[in-house]
Amino acid sequence: QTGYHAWLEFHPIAPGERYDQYAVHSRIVCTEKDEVIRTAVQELSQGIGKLLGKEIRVAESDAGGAVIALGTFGGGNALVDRTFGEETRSAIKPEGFAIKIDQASGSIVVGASSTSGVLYGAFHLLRLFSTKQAVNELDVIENPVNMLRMINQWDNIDGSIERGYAGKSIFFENNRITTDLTRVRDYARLLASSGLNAISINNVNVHKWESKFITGEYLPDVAKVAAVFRSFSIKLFLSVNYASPLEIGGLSTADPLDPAVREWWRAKAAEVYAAIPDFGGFLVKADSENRPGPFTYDRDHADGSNMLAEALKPYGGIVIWRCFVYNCKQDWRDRATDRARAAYDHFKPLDGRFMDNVILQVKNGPMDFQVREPVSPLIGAMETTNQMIEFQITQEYTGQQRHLCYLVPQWKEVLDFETYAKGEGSSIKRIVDGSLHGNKLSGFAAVSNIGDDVNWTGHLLAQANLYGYGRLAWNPDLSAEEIAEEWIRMTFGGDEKLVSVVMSMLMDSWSIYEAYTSPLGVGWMVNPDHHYGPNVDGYEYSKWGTYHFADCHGIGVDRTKATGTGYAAQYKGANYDTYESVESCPDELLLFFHHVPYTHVLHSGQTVIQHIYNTHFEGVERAEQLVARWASLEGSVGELVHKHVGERLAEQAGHAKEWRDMINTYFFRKSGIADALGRKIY
Ligand code: BDP
Repeated sequence: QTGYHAWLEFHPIAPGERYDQYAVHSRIVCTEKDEVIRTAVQELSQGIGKLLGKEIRVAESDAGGAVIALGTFGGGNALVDRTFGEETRSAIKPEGFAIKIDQASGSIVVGASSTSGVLYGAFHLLRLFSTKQAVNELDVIENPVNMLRMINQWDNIDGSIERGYAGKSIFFENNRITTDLTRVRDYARLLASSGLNAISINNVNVHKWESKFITGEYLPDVAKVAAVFRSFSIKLFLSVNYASPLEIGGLSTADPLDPAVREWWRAKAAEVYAAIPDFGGFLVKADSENRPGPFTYDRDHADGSNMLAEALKPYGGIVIWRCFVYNCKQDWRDRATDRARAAYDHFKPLDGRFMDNVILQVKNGPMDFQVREPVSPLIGAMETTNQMIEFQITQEYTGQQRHLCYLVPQWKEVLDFETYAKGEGSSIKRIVDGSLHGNKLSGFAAVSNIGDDVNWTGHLLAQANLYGYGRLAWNPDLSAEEIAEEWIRMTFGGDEKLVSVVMSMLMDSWSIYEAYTSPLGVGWMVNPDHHYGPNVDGYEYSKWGTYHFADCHGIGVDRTKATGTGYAAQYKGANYDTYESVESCPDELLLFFHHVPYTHVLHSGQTVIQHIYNTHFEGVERAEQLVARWASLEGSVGELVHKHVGERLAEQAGHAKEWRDMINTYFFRKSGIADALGRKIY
């Protein structure tokens, strides 16, 4: 009813469905006592217990009959050892698992080479049960495609969350780490069940107070949080302040080449690892949006990150260094500067200089999580540097969890994008899984969308983004529909009408949001600071470097090499040609790459101005249809949930009108061109 259990709701299965097939497996056999395996057993027994409405017994030995057996290979569980031969075992990577039916006893057997693999296997089995899959022929092998599957909290010690739209932090309150970790534990379950294995718990903007997390004042409490995540096989990281030696260390500099600074970080790493032996490492935002960094000392980002990497290296720790580095105080009259270029310009020349325990974390687009951006040309451009991709689950620019926007289709487009980094077959997903360049470390990171709202994400349907992110990080080849279907069935149960209605709502939602907001890839027509709602010129004459250059003749940013900022030339091969030319540039990114007259004809056959009018009128109609589609589900979902989502959708439909009217009016006045269909524009 509240959405608190999210996709781990485990709706009871009615007799006659798969009930009988599942009910024979009402005993779990597990011989190992490891903490993560204990979690797996507990999750299985609770989950299956809820699905079947009966108590599931757990035993250490097999008394015969059909059971669920789980364990590591060679870990002492006879059924596991008997079921999986050498071939299967060698196909299972560190966090992977196999699940197979033992034909002799009819048992379901989950085996893995590590305890985390057993946990993922248990959650996989629960997913099969709660989406009512047949299990009598099971023979599954799964390995995560990405090594690091991380979530970034942007939580502050005072309990606020930067860009949080679902309440306050579950980690911090009143400048302390929360003592009741129940909610943190429940979050760990959600993350592990979707396949994630790493978390940084504090905001990348680390201010003075949060800098102290790596001191004796906070480390004992951080260690308690780490212990909760450890039981779900999730590694804990901290965001650190680059200027810590100054802010908390009493030094007079944070120069990365200063021996005293290096020594300070080495001692700090020793202290952190003494408290948390399996600590993951540091996440760093440096020289970005007023945060300190190596530039202060005329050093570069290789110097800065390597210094930290050297300190963490003896403990196996890593430095995740963000590439969101740009000048946020640029002179808006200087039309030659281009924020889109910044990450590539800063980092590409440093390729080859980073230690092997540094990973560069690159946002999916060159600007900042807009509803539509091209893919960052930096990803894949550094052949000898570890890289991971950063997505934003929290809907900062995509409706702030008041509007519906299922982001998995957007992420899929990014992951499938062909970069030509090493010729054809160089998709983003092959770069960030480390396979293209043979990286030692790689993976996914994303900014979380949760807070202490009872349903975690504010808008209940925004849970699909959190779940979908984890599933994609595990396997980027899953389709957006497959993920949505799993999520709907697990969250709401299996009512077929509900599945198809919610599925279509989710799948349409990104394009609806895009339709009534900023057009054709130009981005940024939002209110400054909080980024909710339309404000066409809000950023136009500001220092942040986010412009659309609309005047009475046309709109868009010329980023070509021939006449513009040259950003298009950061792309390789055919991508450069495609974006450089106004003829071949895809419609949806036209205004990101080109400045064109309002009468420019798109590939769709419409002029730019008519496209703006049409999409904004249609976007509102489609947002209204979302309300009606959801209304049709009355009785198929709990009353509270139905009301809650209905209210958000109504707000969205109303707010979409505000977007429509402001954008259409603005362009009507700028261009003086009337709507060809004669609709009312103010
Ligand atoms: C922007 C957010 C800002 C973050 C920044 C970042 O507006 O709050 O601090 O990204 O990623 O999207 O560091």
